[in-house]
Amino acid sequence: MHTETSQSFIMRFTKKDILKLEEHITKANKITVITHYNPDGDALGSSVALYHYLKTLNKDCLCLIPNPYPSNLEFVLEDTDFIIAEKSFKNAKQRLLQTDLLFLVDMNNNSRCGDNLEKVLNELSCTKILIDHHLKPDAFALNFSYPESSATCEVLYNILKRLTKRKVFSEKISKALYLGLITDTGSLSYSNDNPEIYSIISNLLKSGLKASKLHQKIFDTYSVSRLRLLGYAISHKMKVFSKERAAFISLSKEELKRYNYQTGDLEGVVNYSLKLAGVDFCALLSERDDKIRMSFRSKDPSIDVNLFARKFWNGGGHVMASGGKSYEKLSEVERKLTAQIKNKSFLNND
Ligand SMILES: [Mn+2]
Repeated sequence: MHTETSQSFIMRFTKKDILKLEEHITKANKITVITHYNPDGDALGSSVALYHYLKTLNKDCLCLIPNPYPSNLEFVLEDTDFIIAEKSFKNAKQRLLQTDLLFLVDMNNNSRCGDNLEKVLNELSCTKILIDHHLKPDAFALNFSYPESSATCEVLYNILKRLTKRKVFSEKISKALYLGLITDTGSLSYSNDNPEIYSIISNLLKSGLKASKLHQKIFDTYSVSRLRLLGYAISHKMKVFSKERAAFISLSKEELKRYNYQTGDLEGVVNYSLKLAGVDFCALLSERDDKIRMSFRSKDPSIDVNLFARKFWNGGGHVMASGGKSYEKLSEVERKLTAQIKNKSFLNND
């Protein structure tokens, strides 16, 4: 069937950009790959895939991860040199100061890797190259920024294809790219309209990776307390605003503690409210040591949660998935968000 508004989107790089990229890599000895705070599957997947590619060129390469990652994603870091900056900031800083070439993956500006690293990055004079799919990136020496793409791993796949003139990569690289693609699309349930991503997945499987095993490793790894926290959040903490077609879940520090909260336990919880037939906009609030973390989701591109997060909640991200933060009390954040839902601020039609 032919439609004029096809979702198909083919990523094109200019020959010049690829040549420049090659030149920067060839010139560099110490290469560091950095990604965003609270790294997810796409952040770790794109970091690790790029790391293994650079290793094939015999580069001194290291991944810099701002803070601890969810334990179910541990497997992807096997055979990878990395530093968790929050655990050894001195080493992280020293590495950055020695770096010739810095790749920023799955993040659109320096502030996304947290306050401490941001300060170091801002003063760093080495070449910086961005590979990302978030809206409104800052400008770097080279920007491979494609907000239309489903994952940074999709952008990276296409870059590696151009650099290597191959479509099938090693199992290590393929596993890492698979992780990013499958997590950023909710197992191909959203951001999944582009036929290109299915051909990429097909090529990743040709490396020999076992998709079903990998999928289990990524998704079927809940602890009892994590699953009970999800149950509690939905049964006791989900507020539904039928008239406004919105919902949100809010969890206090005390509640997270009660369910033995571990990093990553809230991953994906925000999406459950969107399963409701009459809900197009939803949010998740969670109280942390120093702030309230917020996630926003929408079912329809006409509800732009990137804009909403930017305008009201100190954040941003994608049109249908974004995040924000507040330094006010949880009850105050709940009150404000409720008011915004009641006056439909999330429709961005003012
Ligand atoms: Mn991503």
